[in-house]
Amino acid sequence: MAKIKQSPNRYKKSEALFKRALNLMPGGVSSPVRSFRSVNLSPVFIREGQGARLIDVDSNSYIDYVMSYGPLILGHAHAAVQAAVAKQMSRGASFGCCTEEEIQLAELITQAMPNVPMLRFVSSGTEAVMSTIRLARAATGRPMIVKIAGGYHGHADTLLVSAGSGATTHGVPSSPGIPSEVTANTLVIPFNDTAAAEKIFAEFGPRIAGIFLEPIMGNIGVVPPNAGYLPLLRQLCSQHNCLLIADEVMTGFRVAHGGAQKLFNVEPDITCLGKIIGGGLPVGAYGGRADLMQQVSPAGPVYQAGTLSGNPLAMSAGIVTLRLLQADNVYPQLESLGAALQAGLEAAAESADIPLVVQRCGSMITPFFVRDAASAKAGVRNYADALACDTGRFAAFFRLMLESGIMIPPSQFEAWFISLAHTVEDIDITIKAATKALKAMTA
Ligand code: HOZ
Repeated sequence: MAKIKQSPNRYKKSEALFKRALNLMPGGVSSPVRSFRSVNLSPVFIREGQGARLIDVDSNSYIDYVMSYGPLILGHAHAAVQAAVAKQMSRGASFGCCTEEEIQLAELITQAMPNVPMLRFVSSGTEAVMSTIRLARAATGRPMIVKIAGGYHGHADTLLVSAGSGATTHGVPSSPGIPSEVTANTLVIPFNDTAAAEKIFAEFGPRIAGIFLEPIMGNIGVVPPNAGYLPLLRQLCSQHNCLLIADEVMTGFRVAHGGAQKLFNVEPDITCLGKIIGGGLPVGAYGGRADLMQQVSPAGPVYQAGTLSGNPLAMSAGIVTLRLLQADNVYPQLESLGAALQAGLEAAAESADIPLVVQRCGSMITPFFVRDAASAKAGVRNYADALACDTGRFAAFFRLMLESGIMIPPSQFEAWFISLAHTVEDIDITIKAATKALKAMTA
């Protein structure tokens, strides 16, 4: 493989900031995936984002596909979101009291998601997941939670086992600091494996409180469910009187207005949300059947609380975002941009003779650097398939794309996100950069 040269001085200010950051924050970052460690670079520090573009502190400009890992479906600094947040800010940032904005956002979500007639706002996806685990155990009186290998549900102790996203990227899919007693009740099964799901229920059925899953896996890269897989899980949960829990933090309002559950016509008992519903501000929510949600305090005994829960700034950004997503052309536009990017990446890989599997669901997309033609044909169906990818090749691709002004997530095990601010021209530029990068990697 050709040696990839980095342009000297291109990231000078970022590098200086990173040196300062390293003395102040572990690894110099506020979240591990940002560190660029797995692609052997120091991170780029961002000065601003506008539309589909990012500008770093050295004034390099990028077409962005990180998009803050999903929330920015309207693009960076969208005028309507800015106006809503500024208006709310002029009235106060947080009250610790009820606001009408919580109701407005809750109504927008419940109207779009019939399986979520009642919900509780929290401040992050992790918090939504932690609270849901407690509710599932309380509602069923059972201890065990089934999760999918490579599924990532934030950093809640119970589910930080065989976890994707940054945990896999940085080689710690199960973290120290979590007593084995805490994860003794966590069962892990491979995605898209119906026999494994049936077996775990045959063995542990009466002790299982629920299955937690991303209906479309997004934290090992994008892996859609096989036909029949989600209906089977629904059937097993109903048969064994436990809860089907959909983590739609990433897919909610992303793959369809009603999320993956609408796309695949599956009815979860509880849904976790985050990202898009906060329009780029910190938010999370969990919701589902009213008989379950009524068990949450103060309506019921399951305690969960938060000073910044339902924060008015996040609510305002979420309201305007979800309203704009009601327009008819939104999801067709995202689909068409996604399809164009997928076709362009596939053609680029073919012309460079690099085995690449591009998997996509609407505006979530991941090119997987599989090792051979047979794996390319089989596709990436689960965590084991994703782990088998050539992360060295991905790292080389990442560095070349960055140099060409394309910001993709710095890990093979993440989804790229397309927004409504991306244009056909942005997609064309990205395909040209990928074609050049893949050619350079084989030169
Ligand atoms: N779920 C996000 C990426 N897969 C989280 C981003 C982060 O960990 O910072």
